[in-house]
Amino acid sequence: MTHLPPLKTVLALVLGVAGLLLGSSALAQTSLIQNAPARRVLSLNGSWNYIIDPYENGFYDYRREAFDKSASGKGGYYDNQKPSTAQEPELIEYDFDHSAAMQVPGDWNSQDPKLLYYEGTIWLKKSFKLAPVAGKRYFLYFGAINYEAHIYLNGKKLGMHQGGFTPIQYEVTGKLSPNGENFVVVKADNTRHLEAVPTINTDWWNYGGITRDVFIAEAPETFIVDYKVQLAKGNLSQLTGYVQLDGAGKIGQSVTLNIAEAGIKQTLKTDGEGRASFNLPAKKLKLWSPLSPKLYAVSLSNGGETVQDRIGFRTIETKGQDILLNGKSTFMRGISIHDENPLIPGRARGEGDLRMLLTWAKELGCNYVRLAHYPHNEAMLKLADEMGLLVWAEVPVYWTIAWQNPATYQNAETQLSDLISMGKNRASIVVWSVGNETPLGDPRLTFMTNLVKKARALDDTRLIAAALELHRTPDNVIHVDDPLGESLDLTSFNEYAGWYWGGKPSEITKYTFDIKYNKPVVISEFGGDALAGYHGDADTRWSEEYQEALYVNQLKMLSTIKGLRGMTPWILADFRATRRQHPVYQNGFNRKGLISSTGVKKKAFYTLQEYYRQQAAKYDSGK
Ligand code: GCB
Repeated sequence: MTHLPPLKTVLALVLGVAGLLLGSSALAQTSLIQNAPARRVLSLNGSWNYIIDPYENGFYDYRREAFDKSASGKGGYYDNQKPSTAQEPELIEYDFDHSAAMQVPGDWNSQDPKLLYYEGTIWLKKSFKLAPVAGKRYFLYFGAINYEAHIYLNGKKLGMHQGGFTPIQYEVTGKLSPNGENFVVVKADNTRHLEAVPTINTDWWNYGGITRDVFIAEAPETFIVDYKVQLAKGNLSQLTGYVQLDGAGKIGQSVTLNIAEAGIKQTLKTDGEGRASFNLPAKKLKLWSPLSPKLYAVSLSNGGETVQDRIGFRTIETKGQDILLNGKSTFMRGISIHDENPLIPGRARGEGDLRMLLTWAKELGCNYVRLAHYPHNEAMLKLADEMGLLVWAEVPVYWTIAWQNPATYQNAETQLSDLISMGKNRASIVVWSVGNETPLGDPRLTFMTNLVKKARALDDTRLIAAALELHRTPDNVIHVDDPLGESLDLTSFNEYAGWYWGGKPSEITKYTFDIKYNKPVVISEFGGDALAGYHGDADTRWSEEYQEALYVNQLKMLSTIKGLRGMTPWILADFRATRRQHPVYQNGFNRKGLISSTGVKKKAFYTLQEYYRQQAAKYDSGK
């Protein structure tokens, strides 16, 4: 008789194989701390030494065995070896302290001319002083590292993470040096891969490095790891949410939720999982909206600590072809934005850069921004809350993706979950987008539908969307009938009449639309390139006049769509894109910006501004 292995063994085997298949996503990082920047005890921003390592010498020995998988775990650059003073000194062929330094946060491409096009491994090291205090817990937190990061503290590996735009966090309690002298080393690798998310082909710069804040967060032994404080779905007078504790004392603890200005103070008890859920009447709340972005100081305390946040309260729903913000019909006057400061140019590095981008959007008359094509900085979401801008937040499921690869799906789902986890308390975020311009096909439909289901399961209070594609017939009809549209709340599509097809801007008003879904239409993209300062007539491609005529005629054409409830034309500012090779007009930039790479507003900026003025007058007055 054959002996069947015990169920536990089978499960372990299955999980093990799944872990191998899933790659990085199976390498556990601790679940993300909600509002981590509020727990910051030490910033690790600033100057980091770096070593460019295209051959990955610091990672593999000459037989290409990874040092960090060897018996001793030693030999890699993460050891941060110093010259030996022994009689027979060991040969050490690197030295962080005598290597160049770059600023973190910051992509490497814009900090060293020889790194502009670099794709590969760079090691970054920072030494810091922090003496751990007994009874406290510590977490090392990175806002984002593009794309694959191996992270080491004091020579020991914490883990590996893939995905260039979501936070990375490891608990380091017990791993900080008792004498307070520590160093962190990151192997950042921005090599593009077919099965990655995004895949090898994008229309943005593949910036490498530690592009967002780095810090150590401190917490008491039992602490508030997560919370959600929001209005219940479609209900303007009920607060709902939870507080989740982590740590030995998480069960049966008291947690107090205090929103003093709204007269709300409630003490809750955590259950067997360390969670306290609540549903509270909240009748007199002043609602958050772009016209009045009211934020309340919300504090949560569990005795050991108090976490402060500023949270706005609003509802968002659709009804037929209407979008209802706090129950009132709205028009989403938007613009698409990349996480890039065109003036550096490079990834936005801090609040000043982010504020500049959103201030431009406000000048344009926006009440809405599409943060394309990947999760943006948490600080950007907080600024949108504060400045009164609705947000479309997206994951980089862009163009073609390895639809049939389970690890790719898992990676996309993890990025989506991390984005939702980070943004769930932000009033500004009203749309979760699961992808952009993905091609029709069964495996893709399954992949995307699963992401839609995941997003809904994690957060049913916001709208779910994706930027779809369209197709045309010879009778000049533009059809939007992608079956994915069925499961989405908005009908959103990218439409490039007058630029990629459809003739000159003056010819595009011949098109009419055939849209399958009775849902609000929020156009996710249209636009065309213009080189600021280059002038011609409305038929001269690349001129400001061409772009202006394109906007005039697009707006005419789109106004014929009955369910039109918003748009995010492409794009606020010119941005670097390796695909854009024209030596005169592009020079490595996508020039569809309404603002140039030197900060100059092009003519079309004012066309859209005028249209938004009219829409605001129609929707915002008296409603
Ligand atoms: C698109 C893409 C966007 C590109 C844009 C363009 O449809 O979604 O990422 O940058 O077109 O300029 O072609």
